[in-house]
Amino acid sequence: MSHRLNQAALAALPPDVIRPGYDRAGTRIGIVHIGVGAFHRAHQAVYVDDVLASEPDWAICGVSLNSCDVRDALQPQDGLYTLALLGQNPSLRVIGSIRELLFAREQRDEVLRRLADPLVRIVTLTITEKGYCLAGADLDLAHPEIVHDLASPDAPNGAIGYVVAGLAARRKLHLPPYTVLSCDNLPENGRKLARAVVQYAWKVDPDLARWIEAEVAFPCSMVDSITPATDEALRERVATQLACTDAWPVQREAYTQWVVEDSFCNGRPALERVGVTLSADIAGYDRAKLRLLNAPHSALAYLGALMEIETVAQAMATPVLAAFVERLMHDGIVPNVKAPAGFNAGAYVEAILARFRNPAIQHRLLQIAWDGSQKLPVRLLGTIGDALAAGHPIDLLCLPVAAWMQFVRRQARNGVTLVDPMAEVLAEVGRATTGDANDDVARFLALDSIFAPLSADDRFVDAVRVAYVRLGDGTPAAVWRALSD
Ligand code: CS2
Repeated sequence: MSHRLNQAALAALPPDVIRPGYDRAGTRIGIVHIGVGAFHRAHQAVYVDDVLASEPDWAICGVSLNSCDVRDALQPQDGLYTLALLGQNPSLRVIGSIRELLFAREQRDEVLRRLADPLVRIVTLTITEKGYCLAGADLDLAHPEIVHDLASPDAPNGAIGYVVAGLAARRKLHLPPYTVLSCDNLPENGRKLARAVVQYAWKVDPDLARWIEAEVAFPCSMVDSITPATDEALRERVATQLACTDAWPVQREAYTQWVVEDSFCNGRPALERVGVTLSADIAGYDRAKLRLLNAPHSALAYLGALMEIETVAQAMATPVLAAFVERLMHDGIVPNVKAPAGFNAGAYVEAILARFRNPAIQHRLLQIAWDGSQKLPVRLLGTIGDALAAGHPIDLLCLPVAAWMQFVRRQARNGVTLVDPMAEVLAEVGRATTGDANDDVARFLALDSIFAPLSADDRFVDAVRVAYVRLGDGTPAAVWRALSD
């Protein structure tokens, strides 16, 4: 392919490729985004691209903390990249909202300067569950990243350290703070982030912590759009249709939702004009999404991976597995979800199932299986706790928990490295399993950061054990049998 997607190439793109409808050179950076991965680029950056059509002050500086890959791919493209919308009416759109890309490890001063820029009024984050460095509800002060950053708060490495260093600089300069907006798939994400930031700041400087508590807004937000990882097929399709190369296009389903708590301390774009729902209380949306979309997703991932199925759509085309997931949603989860007022759970479930079935989306189960130690508690274990408190049955809910254990066991025994912040511990537990349900389940349930306090409840322990036995030796045939029972 002869040339690369960049600002100069925009005018020559084929007419059916949607491109920025505003003058990019006239935009200014008003948002710093930490964690500029595929999800951010397929979701928030697209809403911001729409915002820029009428408000030029909200362009994005995208910061990566751990890898230079995104910067190195997109900088030569002037920050431009292609979004492929998958589904019945597939389309390609070039997104222009990211005007600057920084790799923090090599460009710490530039990141800190940007955070202290008065034009920057919002810092958004997608750093995944593990980026919050929490142990339970509190900041994990023994976390290596936190230990490092607290020892040199002016030269941080982690997201919390950067957010606080930027706020400290602004306070010193008598500038108003920025809003800190979490876009991670976590319940109460803004509250969690606020707690981590304030507890960290407390260790750096109590006056700073008090100022943050009084002045900084940490709205919660709920994000939803299925975003399969970029693969070669996408790169090729984009190159053919654009007639130039894009080093890192992203893809997602057409459906997208962003619900944001309307609490900003230093202005905001008119998000409501670009399809964002602003709400005073988003906890209900959050819970419904994590419990009714992400939990079944994880169930498909672990059961499907054991059955050697590759994608969500293939899992949904496997009748025993699809039937189980439908039952899990209707009978296991819906009775235990306190949903927002006016929420129609039946319609929500049907819409999610249709999204899962979409054959145009190659969403790999292994991508969803990543980070299980972080995902299980917020997706499944909360529902199980609520079900136990209400005296509801939990057998359906415990099958995916047992499937995760079997999955970890199989990966460990096959010597496959898990993608999980607890990978080493999990590999040890997985290798130590013997196939005896009592011993194996006890080993997993001893992982307190995942299973406490549920593991103290005999009803839970028994139900997981029964589910683990049901899955037999975790081979495809055994799982098939378990689901057909
Ligand atoms: C998925 C989510 O990878 C996963 O764990 O469950 O990324 C899911 O696709 C999104 O939350 C949908 O909004």
